[in-house]
Amino acid sequence: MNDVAARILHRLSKAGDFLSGEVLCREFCITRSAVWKHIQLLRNEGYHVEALTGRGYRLTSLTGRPVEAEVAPFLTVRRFGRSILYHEVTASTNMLAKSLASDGLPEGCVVVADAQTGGRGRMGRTWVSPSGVNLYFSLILRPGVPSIRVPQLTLLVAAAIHQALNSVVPGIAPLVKWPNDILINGRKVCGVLCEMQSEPDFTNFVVVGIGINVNQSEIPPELQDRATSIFLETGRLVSRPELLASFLNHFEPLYDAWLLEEDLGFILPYLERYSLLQSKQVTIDQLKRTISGTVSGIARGGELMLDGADGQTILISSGEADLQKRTL
Ligand code: BT5
Repeated sequence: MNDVAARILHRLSKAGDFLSGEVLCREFCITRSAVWKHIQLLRNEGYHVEALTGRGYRLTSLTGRPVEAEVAPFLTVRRFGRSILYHEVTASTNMLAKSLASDGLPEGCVVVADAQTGGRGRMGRTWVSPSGVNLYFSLILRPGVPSIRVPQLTLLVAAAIHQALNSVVPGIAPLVKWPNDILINGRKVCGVLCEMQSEPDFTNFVVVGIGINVNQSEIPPELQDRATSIFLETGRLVSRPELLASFLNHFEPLYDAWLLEEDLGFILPYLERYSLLQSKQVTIDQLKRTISGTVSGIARGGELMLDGADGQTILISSGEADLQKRTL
C-alpha cells in the first residue's frame, strides 16, 4: 500500500463516518480522481469502503492485519509504533529490523510481518510463524545505557506483554516464565528475543522481537505439548492491531521509567507476582551445567534467584528453566 492510501485509510478509520471527497482532496492535496484511485487501491487490499454521492466515503470494515493504519487508532503513546513497516512475509522481522536499525531507522519504529519463513528463537531455534493469524514484530530501541543493562529489557518487555494480554483479553491469567516466555495454562503463547548491537559502554541499538500466538486454531504436532494460542485458550478471536497497540501503550511508559532507573527494581513486585517459577523447584539447563533449586525471586538485574539444597542463593543470568515434575 502506498503512503497516501495508508494515510487516507487512517483518516477514514479515525472519522468513523462519511468524509467527503472534497475534504480528502484538500487534506491530502490531491485531485478527486486521485482520491478515487487510492480508494480503489484500498478496496483491492480488502478494505470495504462505501461511496455515496453527496456524502463521500466511509470505511465499513478493516482487514484485521497489523498495518499502521489499523494499529494507529488504538495507540495512546507518542513514540512507539508511530511508524510501522508491514510485510506480508519476511524471513525474520528481527533480521530485517537489525538491518534497518544499522541503516539508521529511529527508536520506536516497528517492523511487522503477517508471516515469517525463518522466524527465530534464542540460540538458533525456530519460531513457527504461519500467516494470517498471529503477531510477529520487532521494535527498534536506542537506549543510551551500558550494554550490561540490556538483558534486563527482556523481562521488562514480558511485563508489558503480560499487561497488554490482561487488558485486551481479560481473564486469561497469563504468567511470565523467566527469562523470555509468556504462558497460558502451562503452554507458551509468546516468546521474546532481544538482540543488540553494542560497544562495551554504549548500546547502539536493541531489536525487541516478539511472537504472539493470537488466533491460531491449530498447533503443529511437534509443539502441541508446549504451545498454545489466545484463541485456543479462550475461543475468542482477538484483534491483532489492538493487541500490538496495547503492547506498545504499556511498554513505552515502562521503558521510559527503566531508562531513569538503575535496574528492574521498580517492576520486580509485578514480575514476581505473575512469575510461573516463583517458589517452585526448577532445573536450569545451561550450556555446560544443570542446576536445581527453589526459585526465591528475581534480582534487580533480572537474574533468577535460586536457593540450592545447601541454603545458598545463587543468581542465574541465562538458561532454560524447567519445573521439576512434582511442582508442576
Ligand atoms: C523465543 O525463543 O521464545 C523467542 C521467539 C521470538 C520470536 C519473534 S517473532 C518476531 C521476531 N522475529 C524473529 O525471527 N523472532 C522474533 P526460545 O525461548 O528459544 O523458544 C523457541 C522454542 O519455542 C522453540 O524451540 C519451540 O520449542 C518453541 N516454539 C517455536 N515456535 C513457537 C510458537 N509459535 N509458539 C510457541 N512456541 C514455539
